[in-house]
Amino acid sequence: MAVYTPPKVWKWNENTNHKFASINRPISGSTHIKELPVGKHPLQLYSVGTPNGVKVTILLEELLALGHEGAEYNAHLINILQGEQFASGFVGVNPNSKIPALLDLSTEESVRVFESAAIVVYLSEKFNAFFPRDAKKRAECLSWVFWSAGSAPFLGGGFGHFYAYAPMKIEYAIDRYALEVKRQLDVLNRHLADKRYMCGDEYTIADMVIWPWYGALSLGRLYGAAEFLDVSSYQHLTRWSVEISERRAVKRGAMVNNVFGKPSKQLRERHDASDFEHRTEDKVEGIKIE
Ligand SMILES: N[C@@H](CCC(=O)N[C@@H](CS)C(=O)NCC(=O)O)C(=O)O
Repeated sequence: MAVYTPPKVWKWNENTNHKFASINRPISGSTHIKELPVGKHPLQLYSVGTPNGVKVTILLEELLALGHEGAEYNAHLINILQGEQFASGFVGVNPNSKIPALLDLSTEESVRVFESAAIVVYLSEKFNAFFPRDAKKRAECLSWVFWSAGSAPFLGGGFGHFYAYAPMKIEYAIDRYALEVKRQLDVLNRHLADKRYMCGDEYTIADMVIWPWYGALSLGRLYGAAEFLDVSSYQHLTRWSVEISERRAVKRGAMVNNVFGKPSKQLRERHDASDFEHRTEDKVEGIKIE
């Protein structure tokens, strides 16, 4: 292995050539002036159909399926590979320049919410749904929501980055993160051994935030790493992942702002419930993100 000796002071090498080099910067703030589009619905979501984005669209589709009309939303696509997360309007909603970001226009003063877990907690509290009322169950649910926010970066930014995106395969890095992700899969598998859902019998936001990462991984949909991580050996996790994946709202949520895979599964922008039938990529001329 090549030996790297860190210099006294780290300097930004703008010419690195990994997959996200063009958007990764060591500074925050906006790079250009551009307002965000606003649609007709009470909720405005600015996102991409990555696991973090899908957490929110699953919850919104579940809320609508329950009959909460106030959860109607416009989902605007933010092209993160083109740097749209650094536009002044987006930075105004999320100073951290990451999708997803939400604007709630239904209140007297509009409310901005960023961080996928915070958005999900905000919406479930607003509609009093998918978040247990009982204090003990609520604490359990919140614990798993925070678990997911703290754990998934090891899967995405750690394992996924070094296994699938880094310009070279670094054994030390892949090994370190594979070990941690396997540990996380085991945590979930043991937990789900005697439970239908993450918090027991009730389907909650904990399931909705964990599934897009760990459900997708266990179903072989992330990083082409199913065999490498032997995901099928986590039987209880697989059973849970399959059950969640079959929900109508989960299927719909996974299509919103999606820019990858089958055109019929990509609803790049969602401005109306009927868009699922009429505006998927196989039916419209789409916005190019690659
Ligand atoms: N902790 C954040 C993470 C969000 C995040 O990492 N978003 C990625 C896409 S999944 C993003 O916007 N990346 C663009 C960038 O890093 O510039 C959350 O859960 O909302």
